[in-house]
Amino acid sequence: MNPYIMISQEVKQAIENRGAVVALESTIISHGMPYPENVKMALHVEQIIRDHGAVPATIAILDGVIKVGLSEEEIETLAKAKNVYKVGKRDFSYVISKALMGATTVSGTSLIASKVGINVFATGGIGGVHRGATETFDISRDLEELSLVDICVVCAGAKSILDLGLTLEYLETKGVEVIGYQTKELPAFYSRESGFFVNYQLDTPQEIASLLHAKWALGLSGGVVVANPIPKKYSMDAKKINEVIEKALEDAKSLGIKGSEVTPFLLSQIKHLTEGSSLQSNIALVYNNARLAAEIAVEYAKK
Ligand code: PSU
Ligand code: MN
Repeated sequence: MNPYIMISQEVKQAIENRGAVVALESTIISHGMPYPENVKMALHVEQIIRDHGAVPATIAILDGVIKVGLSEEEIETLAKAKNVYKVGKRDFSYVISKALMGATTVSGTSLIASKVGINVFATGGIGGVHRGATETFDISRDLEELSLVDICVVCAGAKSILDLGLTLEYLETKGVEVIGYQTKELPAFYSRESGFFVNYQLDTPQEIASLLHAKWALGLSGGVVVANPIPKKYSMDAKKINEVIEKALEDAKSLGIKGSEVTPFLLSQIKHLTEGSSLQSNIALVYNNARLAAEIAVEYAKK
């Protein structure tokens, strides 16, 4: 189809048969979690998706080729590799032309998934409008890409490293639906509460699939964010985690961390400051999102 994109046999077949497929990002593997937890997480996420009747398609760039559907070996290679680029729209052409390794962000993954005909995507958290964006202009490409491509992203909301209020405003401007799964409150990744509210609550994968059909059949192109709260058992105390986040933000500022390094820096700093307990929550919410995304993909494929 496209010489720069290689789709695995299994994923290709599922797409051709209009089966249920769930895209998975790779920045969460290479820049979001340490080794070896990242490999374990990535492989188990794929298993959860299979157990719920869908085909997983992890997306990354290996030696300059965009791969849709990675083998276990390829996931292992990516998870261990150093010098992996964090890839959104502006980075593809460079990484490909130089035959480098690249991990796709939510924006990069959405872009490729929608190009090859995958409409459901599971991740941990999406990027958004950073705190202080009125000064720094730091607004994740994720929000722009979600406004452009037909993709349903299942996430646990967004971390309060971001300005959640401004993130919701930006999504509204861009016409991206934000659906709360069994909740009216926007979840804040580590915790179920943020103090911000979504526009619509839906309670079943069937309802979400119907919404996707209605949106795209009408030609209302663009993405949908499904915000799925972290399971209660793993939910962290909002006040505590926010103190940690404040500290991490201060550290970023004093070290002069800028641009695409901000998010990975904050993630690793939060993990460090919570002595790893945030990592357990992070992994648990990704599994929870994988299950819901698979259920949505299965329902979506029925029509
Ligand atoms: N938020 C998380 N974990 C992550 C990311 C965001 O809780 O791993 C990653 C995702 O790949 C997301 C990217 O697309 O960071 C956003 O980076 P930036 O803020 O630089 O746009
Ligand atoms: Mn940014």
